[in-house]
Amino acid sequence: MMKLEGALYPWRFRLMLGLLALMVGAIVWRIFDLQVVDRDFLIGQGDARSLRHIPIPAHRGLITDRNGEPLAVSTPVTTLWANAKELQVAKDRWPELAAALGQDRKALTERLEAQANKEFIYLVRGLTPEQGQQVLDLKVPGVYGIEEFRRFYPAGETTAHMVGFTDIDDHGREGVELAYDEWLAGVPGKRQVIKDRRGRLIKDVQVTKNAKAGKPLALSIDLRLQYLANRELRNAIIENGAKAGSLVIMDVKTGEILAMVNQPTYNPNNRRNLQPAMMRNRAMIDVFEPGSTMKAISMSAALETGRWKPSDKVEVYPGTLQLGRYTIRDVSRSEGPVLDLTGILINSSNVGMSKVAFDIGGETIYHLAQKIGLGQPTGLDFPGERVGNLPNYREWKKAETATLSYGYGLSVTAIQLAHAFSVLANNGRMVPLSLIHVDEAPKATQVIPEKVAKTIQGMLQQVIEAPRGVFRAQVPAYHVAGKSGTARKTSVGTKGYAENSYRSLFAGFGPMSDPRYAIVVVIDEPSKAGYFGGLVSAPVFSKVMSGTLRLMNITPDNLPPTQQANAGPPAAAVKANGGRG
Ligand code: 59J
Repeated sequence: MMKLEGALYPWRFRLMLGLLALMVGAIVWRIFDLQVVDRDFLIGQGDARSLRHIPIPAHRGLITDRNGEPLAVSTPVTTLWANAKELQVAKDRWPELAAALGQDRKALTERLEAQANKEFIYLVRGLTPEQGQQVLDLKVPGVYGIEEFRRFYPAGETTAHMVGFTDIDDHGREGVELAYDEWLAGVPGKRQVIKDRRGRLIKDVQVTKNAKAGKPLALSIDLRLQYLANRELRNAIIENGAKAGSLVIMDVKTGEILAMVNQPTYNPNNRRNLQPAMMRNRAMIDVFEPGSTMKAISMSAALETGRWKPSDKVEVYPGTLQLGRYTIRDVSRSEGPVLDLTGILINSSNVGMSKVAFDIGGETIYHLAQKIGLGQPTGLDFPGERVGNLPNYREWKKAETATLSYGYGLSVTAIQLAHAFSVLANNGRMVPLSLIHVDEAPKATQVIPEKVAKTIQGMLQQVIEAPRGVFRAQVPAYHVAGKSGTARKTSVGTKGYAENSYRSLFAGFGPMSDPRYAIVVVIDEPSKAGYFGGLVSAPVFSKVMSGTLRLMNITPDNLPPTQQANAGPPAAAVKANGGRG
């Protein structure tokens, strides 16, 4: 039988043998292919799946005030993450994990089930290292920790707009944190680790690149002045039922911004209920018409022409001036039908200022406003900073000349206004603005002749000290100078100005024996008793200037005679400048 069958099907046997040989050949060739031809490629692929680089966070540079007080500090925190795939095998330990994390058991369970095939999910970010270690000590499989840094802002809302904040990945998002991000950030390092096929960390191999820490940054601001400014501005906003406000203190000799605060503000350490209005650094990103504070600049331009001196007289009667169908009005009744230039400032006469402006021409005022920084870039490049607008005309018509002279038709920021007044205070010398502490005063540019600046200083001192002056701006024991302003706000939607919303302004400097500090106060829409700048903003100027001079140990230049004897010799410079009218 066997023989018979074998003889019957010899071809079948040979076919099977041939097929087998072919299969063996194919296998041998594949082995050769994998082991020899594709060897390097496959080893590389395998290693890539297990040898990984994980970043080492760099310590972010400390931000301090000018005296080294910390304003933004990076503290080490532990972030816990999970390999959710791996966690699926330890379902029994989830309740324990939820409890340790302080999270809701059901919520965590749902999350881990929904993301069951993810190899990386955050469990919680930014725990204190102790809290993080407690959870890690439970040794729940698939739960890991990474070291990170988190920013803390010790002065909270007081420095919020200036300092800004970082996002959860420690990148600058606002303020100085954003503007100087590269300087502060440093460079993260790299660590090589081996992970298995399921992403479990097997071995810490080596640090391949050390993290490079960010650099520290000392700001120009003085935290004590910042507290003072914030407190007084906040109180004034509440008392006057105002919508918002800004306050800037400048060192006129170094160009440093010593304080910059805004209301409303926010706590950068807890940003959960943040509203956009709180985040605005209004002193730099809100523009407004400077109103009568502009008269200090226009009057400087008039003096600089040499055509005008403080005692020159202008008729302001009857308190209005018709320009075609446009009427210029004085709001308060002046002390007489004729005013000298100082009187125009004291009475804040729009009519008087306009007549001076017609004589010198709008372009003359325009050029000084431009030189002194109004509506011009500050060079600070602060995030969101606005430039404002100072329009030029080919031909300056009377209406345009007049409105510019008393502060309308142009828009400025509070910082620009403070800078402009700092030039008047610094005897006509302009120093670039700085948000960073400067060791040596940078080079100044003489933008107004010294003689003109000193004359305007005396006139602005009279604005505060004359019998009809803005007495609320006076500072006990010191001579100071300044100008108030009350500007109708332009109303959105309608063409022109709102009947009942105002911006109350005050800009000034002191002490007059040797002016060091310029302060600008902006209060937006006061809604209680009054709204005049001389009523609402001048008292804030007085309190903040008073505190500044005291904190900076500036010798009083206006002590009553008896006290002066006790306080030792009076400042020598008082005579030189203090009594000027
Ligand atoms: C004013 C303006 C609006 C714009 C007017 C204030 C003009 C004007 C068109 C009416 C209140 C008011 C371009 S007021 O700042 O003159 O020092 O505290 O808003 O005049 O022409 O019911 N300042 N303010 N004017 N506009 N346009 C005075 C003055 C000023 C004061 C008070 C009285 C205005 C003492 C303002 C101050 O100097």
